[in-house]
Amino acid sequence: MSVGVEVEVNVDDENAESVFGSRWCCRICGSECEKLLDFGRQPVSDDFHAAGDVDSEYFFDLCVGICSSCSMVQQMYEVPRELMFNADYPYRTSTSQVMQRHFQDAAQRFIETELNGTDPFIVEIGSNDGVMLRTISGAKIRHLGVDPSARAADVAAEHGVKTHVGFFGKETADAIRVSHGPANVIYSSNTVSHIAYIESIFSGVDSLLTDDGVFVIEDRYLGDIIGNTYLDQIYDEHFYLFSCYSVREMANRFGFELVDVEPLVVHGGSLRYTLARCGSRRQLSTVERILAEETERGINSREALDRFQSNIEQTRDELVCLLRRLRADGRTIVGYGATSKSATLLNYCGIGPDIVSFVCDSTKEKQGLVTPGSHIPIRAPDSFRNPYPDLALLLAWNHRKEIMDKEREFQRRGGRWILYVPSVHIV
Ligand code: DWN
Ligand code: SAH
Repeated sequence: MSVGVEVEVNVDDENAESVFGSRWCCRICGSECEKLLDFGRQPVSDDFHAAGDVDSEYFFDLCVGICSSCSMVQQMYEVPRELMFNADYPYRTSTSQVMQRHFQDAAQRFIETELNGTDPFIVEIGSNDGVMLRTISGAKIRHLGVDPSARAADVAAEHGVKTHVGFFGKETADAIRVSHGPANVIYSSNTVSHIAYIESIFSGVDSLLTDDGVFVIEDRYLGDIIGNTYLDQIYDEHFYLFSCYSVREMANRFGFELVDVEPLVVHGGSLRYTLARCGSRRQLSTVERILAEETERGINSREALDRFQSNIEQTRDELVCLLRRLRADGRTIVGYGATSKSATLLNYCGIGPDIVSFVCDSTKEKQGLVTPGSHIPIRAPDSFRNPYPDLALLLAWNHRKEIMDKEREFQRRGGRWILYVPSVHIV
């Protein structure tokens, strides 16, 4: 793999490709990145509009590559953060009972291991509707969420969770340090990978964390994304796709060490990374074990992404062929879960209302609007049952068990689920 060259090119400059063809500078270490995946023009995945208001949708080139030096898998173009994350951001962590239990367990573990000293304090970056911090608040432990999603923060406040409404970065961290003092734990799930300007995040963590504190990051895992062809996990918000190796390299670059890694089943497979200041904590054997697995599987390589690209194209072709055949046979098809990730699936595969008549979703903020780019109507879950469709395309596949348990009657009456990960099939 060629050694990266330190060059100054503004990656969101349309001319970037003209300078390097399909190469740009890594946002972590500045070395050269090469484009290996190209999903074409994609919308902002959580920007839901009314059917008559789609002219203002923002589109960008969804291109992904790998750094020749630190192996960070990352996007070529950065969508302005205010377009993705703002007061009306519609995602709510609490829509899944499984995720609620997952974050309650995480909070309980922090209480027992890291927040058992004198007057402890925890900060969560990307706290959303406060599902993790509700348990911390219930234990009467000092806490603060940081999230620009003001409506989600309103929901968090209803559950006793305090939120600083804004983007975490060096400036916000300095202000929190002054107002609250240092944090023993800084936690962030499915958020650090959403932030291209990672240097400001680490500068902020360095400013806010106690000398022996931990920065715990939880995010979907590149190994599972490639291994299961989760093509839809690639969208505007997921600027980085983390692996154990790339997170260790990122931590080291900003004065931290990766001291523990824990595999998680959520979101189709995630890793929980524990970072600490260099020398402040002992590194557990879990880090070397997972690094060795990644080397064995060749995860952090151009070849892995090349294989991923061909599997993505196969999934797209098989899914479109199946859906078109089912529709030609007069079968009715409904989508289940207006997920952010389905924006990539629906737009990359050209799936619109002619194939999927509507998508049902329990999030009130999404109901009555249309899916970004593909403009499929979104309705409340009741519409799924009156009457049941012949088949349902499971867009929220990461909640498969929770949803299929909830919709047992659909299958009892002969309804079938269409799944596309790890391959296209009907159950
Ligand atoms: O990384 C991210 C994760 C944490 O959440 C963010 N970038 C944005 C978002 O991604 P997502 O929208 O793909 O997440 P989910 O959790 O897969 O979204 C599930 C969707 O399905 C929600 O809109 C709620 C809906 N849902 C439903 O209608 N009935 C979910 C469940 C469990 C249900 O029973
Ligand atoms: N942690 C929750 C929510 C993840 S969705 C979960 O795991 O379910 C990503 C969240 O990060 C959104 O609520 C978004 O508003 C927030 N976010 C994005 N950029 C951020 C930043 N720079 N600082 C704080 N929160 C941010």
